[in-house]
Amino acid sequence: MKKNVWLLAIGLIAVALAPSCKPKGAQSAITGDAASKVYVAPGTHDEFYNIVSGGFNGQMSVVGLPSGRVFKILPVFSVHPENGWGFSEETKPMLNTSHGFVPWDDLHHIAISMTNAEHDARWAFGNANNTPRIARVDLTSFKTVEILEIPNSAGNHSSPFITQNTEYVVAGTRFSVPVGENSDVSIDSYKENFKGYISFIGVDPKTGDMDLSFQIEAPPFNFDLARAGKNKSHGWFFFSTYNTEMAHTLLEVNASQKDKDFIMAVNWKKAEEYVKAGKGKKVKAKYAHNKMNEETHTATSTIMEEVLVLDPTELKDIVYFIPCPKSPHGTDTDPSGEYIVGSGKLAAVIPVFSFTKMLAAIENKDFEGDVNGMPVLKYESVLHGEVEKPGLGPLHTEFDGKGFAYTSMFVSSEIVKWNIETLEVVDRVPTYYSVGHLMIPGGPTGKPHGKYMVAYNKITKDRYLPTGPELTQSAQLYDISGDKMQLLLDFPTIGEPHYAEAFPAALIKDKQVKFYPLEKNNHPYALKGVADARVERKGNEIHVYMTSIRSNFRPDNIEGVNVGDVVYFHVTNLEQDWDVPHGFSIKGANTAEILIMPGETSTYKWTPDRPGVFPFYCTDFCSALHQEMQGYLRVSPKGVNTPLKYSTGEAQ
Ligand code: RUQ
Ligand code: CUA
Repeated sequence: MKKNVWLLAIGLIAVALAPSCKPKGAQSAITGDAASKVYVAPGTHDEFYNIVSGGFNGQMSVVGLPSGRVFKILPVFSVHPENGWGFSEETKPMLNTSHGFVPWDDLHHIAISMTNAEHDARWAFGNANNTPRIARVDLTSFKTVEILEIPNSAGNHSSPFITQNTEYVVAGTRFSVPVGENSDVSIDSYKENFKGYISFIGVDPKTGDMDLSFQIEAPPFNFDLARAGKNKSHGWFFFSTYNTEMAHTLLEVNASQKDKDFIMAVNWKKAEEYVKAGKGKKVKAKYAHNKMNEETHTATSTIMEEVLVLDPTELKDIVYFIPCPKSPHGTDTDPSGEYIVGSGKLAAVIPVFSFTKMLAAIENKDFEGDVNGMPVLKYESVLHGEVEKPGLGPLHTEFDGKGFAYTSMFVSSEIVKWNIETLEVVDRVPTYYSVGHLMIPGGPTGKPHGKYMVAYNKITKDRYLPTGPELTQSAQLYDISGDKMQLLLDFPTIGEPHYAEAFPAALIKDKQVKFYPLEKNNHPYALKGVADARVERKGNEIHVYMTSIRSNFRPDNIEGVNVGDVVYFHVTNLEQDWDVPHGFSIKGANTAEILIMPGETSTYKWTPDRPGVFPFYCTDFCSALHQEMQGYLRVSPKGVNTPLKYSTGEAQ
């Protein structure tokens, strides 16, 4: 009986919050003072970069704060016709997996690289939820440069989380699954045959290259959001778990039985020692590792064959469980690293745990049981205290660096500010509506910039002009520099925003790649000047070595191609100046355009399906004579011997 009370309560609240009923203050006008706080005058720049996940669009977007303006959409796990991501021959390998080409994913969380628990903003990491992968975006080029598939995982929601010197990017599995040679098992054998895995991905401190260092085998729980310890608790990791009931049907009810699930605390420094000592076993697993080479401008995909797995039921002192009420969705660690906040989405309180007490409880063997031999610590022994009556449906917590925590409340649609030491609620503001994640610039680091907070909301209802059955997603910016939070701005987002991070613009704005030096372009089809432009036939392949520069393509007219040939346009953009891309596309091609950056070479593949003359053109308005930037390709029927011929700009 009792088990369903919570579900019922949530249901009632959801009804109470149906569209007709708005949180208090929903109509309150924004004062002129608020408007001036988000005004970034023409010719001036925003103070922060905000990298926002796009959810089911598989992308990240780059937003300025405080203006809320979108600067760019970064394709990560989804093909992007705007710049040919996943369409050009060079980028296709980036989306390769052990399941073949997967041109979409669901990107929920961002992790920005850190040094000494502060953002260094060299890279932004993002997760693919559906076909487990982690991507790395280089924040000097705003390009996805690496994607690593994660084996033994399913539903890579619990990722990516980062340690304070970017030693590791870490991922937990949402779905536990059977792994290994024999994974054709009955779903009813869940408890015996299903396993959870936590993956530690090493990051090269110089290049950023990722490498799946080791995995820790875990019970078949569902893992949700996590945080690394920092400062004081550096060396530890804290994962929220739910479905510790280990249900495999109707989880809505069956995974909400217990009053407490767990935060799984992992001593990763210890795990690292075991790895160095040769513990753990190599297990066969297929996963793709894809890298973009910035000199050949070409990605490669390598299929890896094995992974190192540690078993914490044998290696006794790496995993401990902290009881946490109820079905936690997130765990966060405060800037000092002393406090670990659990956010049980069905819990009435927010429990705050003490790292010092946790270490003492481990030392004193203050256990109240075990999970497969791994100790469960006593709740009271680890607890710093509980935030009482915080609101309904706590999800995620960020910190302002001034002693306060801010927790998003999905069900009661609000952000609640509380004192980390005294656990007193000191302020609350409504969000419009149903906030998921929230973000403070530098919020997950040891040094937050406690000036702004952004709420990323799941439901928009009446905040913008309606746009058919699906309304735009929304973010809301609050001023948190004073005692009371103040709403400043609503702004729509691209895709569905989940987690986001923000950092000072000064960290990267003067480090941007402006163009790629032509002399370093090692693409096998790169051209160094217009004199090299040509067309070559190799069997039924036609290779067009093409240049683009304001405002022409060379060659521009091509003849001697037959139906049945495959045409590759290898286009080198000869420009050596900032912000002068050229595009390329040809009539009837079953693909998207490509957009070639200055100094880069990119390849467009086309299989003509009929005879005729086909125009191609530059798709980016690059100059006053952009409309003149064009050419023709003649296709003859199969077997007709039209001589191969091309023009490179001779006078007519
Ligand atoms: S989740 S709303 Cu996909 Cu990050 Cu918590
Ligand atoms: Cu090049 Cu338009």
